Amino acid sequence: MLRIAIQAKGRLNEETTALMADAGIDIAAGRRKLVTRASGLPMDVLYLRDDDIPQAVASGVADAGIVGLNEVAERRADVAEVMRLGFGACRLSIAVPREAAYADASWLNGRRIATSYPGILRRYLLENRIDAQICEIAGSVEIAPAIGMADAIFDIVSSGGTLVQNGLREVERVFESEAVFIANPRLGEVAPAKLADIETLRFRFRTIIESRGVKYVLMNLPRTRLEAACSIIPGMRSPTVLPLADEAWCSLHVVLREAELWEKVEQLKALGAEGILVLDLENMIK
Ligand code: PRT
Ligand code: ZN
Repeated sequence: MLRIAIQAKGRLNEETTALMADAGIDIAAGRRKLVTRASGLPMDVLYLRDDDIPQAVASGVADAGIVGLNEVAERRADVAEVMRLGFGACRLSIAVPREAAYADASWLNGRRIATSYPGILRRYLLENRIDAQICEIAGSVEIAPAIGMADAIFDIVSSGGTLVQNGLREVERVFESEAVFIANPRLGEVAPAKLADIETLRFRFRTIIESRGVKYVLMNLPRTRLEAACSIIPGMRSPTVLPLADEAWCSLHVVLREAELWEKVEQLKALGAEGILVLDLENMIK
């Protein structure tokens, strides 16, 4: 049976569990142990700290996992990236005290940089021929400059609020991250049947992610405006057109991205569309 490692608690846990539930993997609440048997799509769920997930998947302790790309890159784990999951977005950046006269990365030469990601930082410094000292610390990296422990930091940034609160300024964006679905790269040799499970999960995750942010829109439209309406609506081959009792009218069904929803709906209204219904879309299987 497939064993998938996910973060036990922390920033990725909630969205990971929600994605798995949408994919039909049910983990009874309150029954969570280190390893829990899930139902629906049967598999074992292994709850770990995010730091341990890449190695667990690389070594085969788990067949697959969901973790931040930053953790995979930091550990240079020997895992296959199956797909990116579109949540947990953040970046690893270098930040310096707001008042520092930083013009470019050469400012970092001879300075101390505090981080919990020494691997990614070391590679960045090497590639950019910067000779700086790395101070590895486990947490609260953002306070290191204020207490005189470092001149700069290299840490996870998402909104940037934490940097501002600590009088720091982001100067180099080094690594973009998000949650990724990873698998053991030797699964095909050691357990080919599990590859089919990975493929099932990949398909379900992809369908769920692609269905997010889209709406199903129904409207009544004068038949004479159908061609004009089709030119407004992009995407999925052709819209569904159904006849109405009044032959001069038809019912038009389309899938629209949330970002363009209002613009398109207003254009369709201007064409004479009436009775416009906007519905949430559960899953869109392509
Ligand atoms: O206990 P465990 O070891 O499993 O968890 P953890 O404490 O090491 O990690 P956790 O739960 O904090 O983060 C898990 C993963 O979430 C990270 O590895 C990233 O891939 C991702 N992620 C996304 C983030 C953030 N966004 C984020 N903002 N991880 C941490 N942060 C921190 C950031 O360091 C900053 O200090 O949140 C703070 C707020 O960020 P701002 O920029 O929004 O202020
Ligand atoms: Zn961690």
